[in-house]
Amino acid sequence: MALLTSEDLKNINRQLEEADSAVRRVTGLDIKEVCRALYGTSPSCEKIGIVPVTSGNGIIGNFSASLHAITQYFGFESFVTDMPDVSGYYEAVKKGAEIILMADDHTFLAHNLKNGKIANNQPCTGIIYAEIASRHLKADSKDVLVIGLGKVGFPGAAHFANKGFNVYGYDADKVLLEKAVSNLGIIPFTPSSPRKFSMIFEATPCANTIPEFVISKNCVISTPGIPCAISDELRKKYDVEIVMEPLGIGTVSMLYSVL
Ligand code: NAI
Ligand code: 0TF
Repeated sequence: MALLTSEDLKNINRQLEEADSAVRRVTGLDIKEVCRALYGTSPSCEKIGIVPVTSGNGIIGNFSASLHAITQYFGFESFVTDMPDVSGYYEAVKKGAEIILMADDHTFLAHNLKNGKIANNQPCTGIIYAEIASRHLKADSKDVLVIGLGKVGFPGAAHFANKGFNVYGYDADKVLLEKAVSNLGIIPFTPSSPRKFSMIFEATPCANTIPEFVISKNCVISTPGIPCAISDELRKKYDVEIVMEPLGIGTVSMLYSVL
């Protein structure tokens, strides 16, 4: 898994505010309203315990603090435990946490201790970013391009397919592309038959993955992928609306999915 850095999480509140404004421009709803529509749930004063985890590559500077800021931004009551790991989990439960948020290098989970529901960040991120793109108010058709069909991209592509979109997909890994074609019925996208899209969903860990010939004027690129999938130059040239944020949108999707 590509790991976040503390640099990615700098000014998380400003990043969230900008993402919320972009989501409003694209969909007419803010991020919370998109979550409510997607999962049919609403918070009711759940208390969230955030547990730092030291295993593997260890604590990421700003990670727990960012989760604290994100949960507060979306109106949840939350706290970060003083202790990490198992001791932190114990502390969180003892202090009344109803939902636990914690991540090691492989899994970032939200576990609702009251109803038993558990969520994984990767599918929840794919689904919410796909949902946002699917609500593009100025979409010119039901065609969507998905670039990157891994642990975030595949559930995103599945979400578009379930909503009845015509999903064109591409992954540099042919095995993953084949899997998405056979399991989801997506159309393999080939640069040899170029076309433009008003909705693009990107979930890769690479820069410049979106070729210019697929970008239409005023298109939406909904992308959890870090770093950004297109250059500033292309973004300006085509007046692209980008929804991109490193942690908060995926986290709030996890939280609404376990309410
Ligand atoms: P993954 O490794 O499971 O999938 C990435 C896929 O991108 C792979 O299948 C790979 O073959 C494909 N790929 C790489 N370069 C490509 C290219 N040039 N063109 C087409 N496909 C290409 O990774 P995962 O977990 O799906 O994460 C994807 C990205 O999303 C990472 O950058 C990760 O850090 C980020 N992420 C962001 C979150 C957020 O909240 N913003 C949450 C979770 C992940
Ligand atoms: O960096 C990641 C994921 C996060 C997905 C959300 N964008 N790409 N996971 C590692 C998190 C490790 C956290 C660390 N153990 C801590 O500080 O608790």
